[in-house]
Amino acid sequence: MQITPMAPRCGVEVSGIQLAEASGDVMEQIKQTIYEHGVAVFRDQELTPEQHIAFGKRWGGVDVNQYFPLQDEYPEIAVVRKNADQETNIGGAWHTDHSYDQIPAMGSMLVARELPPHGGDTHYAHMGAAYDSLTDDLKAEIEGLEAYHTADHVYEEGGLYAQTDMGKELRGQDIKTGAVHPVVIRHPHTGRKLLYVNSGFTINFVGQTREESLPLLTKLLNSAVMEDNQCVVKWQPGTIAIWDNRSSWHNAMNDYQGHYREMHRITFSGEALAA
Ligand SMILES: O=C(O)CCC(=O)C(=O)O
Ligand SMILES: [Fe+2]
Repeated sequence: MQITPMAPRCGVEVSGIQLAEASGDVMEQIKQTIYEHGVAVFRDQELTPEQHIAFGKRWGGVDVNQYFPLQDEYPEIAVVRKNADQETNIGGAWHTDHSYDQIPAMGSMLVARELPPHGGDTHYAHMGAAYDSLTDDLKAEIEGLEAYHTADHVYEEGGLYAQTDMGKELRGQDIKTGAVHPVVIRHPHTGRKLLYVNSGFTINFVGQTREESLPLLTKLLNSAVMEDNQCVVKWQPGTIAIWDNRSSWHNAMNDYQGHYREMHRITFSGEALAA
């Protein structure tokens, strides 16, 4: 297995393995790599839906997304799809998956199934690098703070997606979510300090209103996605990306209007987060 950095602070390309066959020590090595670098890309993979699900179970368990359409025959697989005549895409803003759960998904595994002829890259940012790059004053200001996360404003009736042409594709408009996490968490396996607020689901700091929270929250969000903390996944047929939802954020580019794109996602079960 060869590991090549994608960018100085974020992401690696892993070659020399087929994920369908990965288990035991190889699986452990893949996990450590992703915990550390935030996202790993695997090219030229052959993976059936059954193997996709089996990989998730070998990893340690599958969390089913409550909102995305599911694959008819394989309800563990969420379909991240944009039709040629659709304007809105899924995940088209900086976020981390499932931070609105009290035990958020550890990571996600996205398999390219049908790609547009150009565009449709996914950008990632490393949240360890994001924390490290904060000024000492900002680090002191967020020490000990907690934040409230929810997905209700995104998925509820009349919510952000309902106002777009993606709305009718989604499920779970009645589901209520809410979780409190430290603003700075320690990675459960590497111990690295990570910034854990995101623009998709973080609403306010505990003890402050949304309005009171916004200046600091905005400062953190802007600083986190500095170019230097980022890397880009350019998808090809056979590409799979696996990311750690604690150590990275992602943002799916919506720049392929008029073309179809379909990706299959499995979300790995996670663990409680702590400062
Ligand atoms: O379509 C993509 O590249 C990523 C979409 C997304 O946010 C996700 O699958 O979690
Ligand atoms: Fe996402």
